Amino acid sequence: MDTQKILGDFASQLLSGAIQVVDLSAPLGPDTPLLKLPPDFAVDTPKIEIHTISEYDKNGPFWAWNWLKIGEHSGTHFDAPHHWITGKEFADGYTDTIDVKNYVAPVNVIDCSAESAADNDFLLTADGVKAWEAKHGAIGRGEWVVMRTDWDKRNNSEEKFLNADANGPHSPGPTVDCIEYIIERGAIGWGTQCIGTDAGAAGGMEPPFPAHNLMHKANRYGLASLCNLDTLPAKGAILIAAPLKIVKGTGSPVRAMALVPKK
Ligand code: 23J
Ligand code: MN
Repeated sequence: MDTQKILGDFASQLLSGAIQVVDLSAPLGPDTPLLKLPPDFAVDTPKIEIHTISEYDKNGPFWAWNWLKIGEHSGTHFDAPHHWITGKEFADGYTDTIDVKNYVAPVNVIDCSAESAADNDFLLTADGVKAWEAKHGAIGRGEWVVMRTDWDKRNNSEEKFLNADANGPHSPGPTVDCIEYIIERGAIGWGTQCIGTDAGAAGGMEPPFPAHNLMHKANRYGLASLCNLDTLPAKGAILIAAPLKIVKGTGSPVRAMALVPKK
């Protein structure tokens, strides 16, 4: 294959609109929903703050700029292996040391929107992934697997997005065997549309928070609060999601996007 020609064809199709770029990120600001940990873990990530330095005024007559206060794990964001204790030893497990080639990869989109609407605690199992593969094709090594729940439609309300009651948060996610299976398939990462990569009830699983515990133990990645997965094909899109190059960072907000053929 003539790689130079493929890249040239890709460039023309991108410019003509035959290949479309879909925005997979949520707005990032003071109203962005944030994770609330159980009370025994006292410290939560802080509310996002955007402070004006100047806006064509005495502090900067010709320029506008802001400074930010923002946790790494805020809004649509990337989880690096060092985020979890099981992934702490990987030298290439930080936002500044992960190979950039891992930020561009094919994506498999598993539609769990109907199940998640019917049951907010819906869990995708290994059997669920296998049934999806039987229909759409095998998950390949180096590919993302993302769980479509249409949870992004709740992103304008932290209450609806977190969906918590006295028993804790109710949001869909993966089982332990689901994550074990996609690691075995060679998936590079696991993504969801909820506040984190794990289900609301994942604290009670064994191990707790399997998407974090097992993916990061395998030096793989996570993506949370993804938007617009309802516009992607089950297979065939390319996901681009690069964290900021934060020194020893454990994650970062990302502008996630997908390249898809125009319908
Ligand atoms: C810290 C502690 C537990 C969890 C998380 C962060 C996340 O979901 C995250 O944003 O990575 S579950
Ligand atoms: Mn995170």
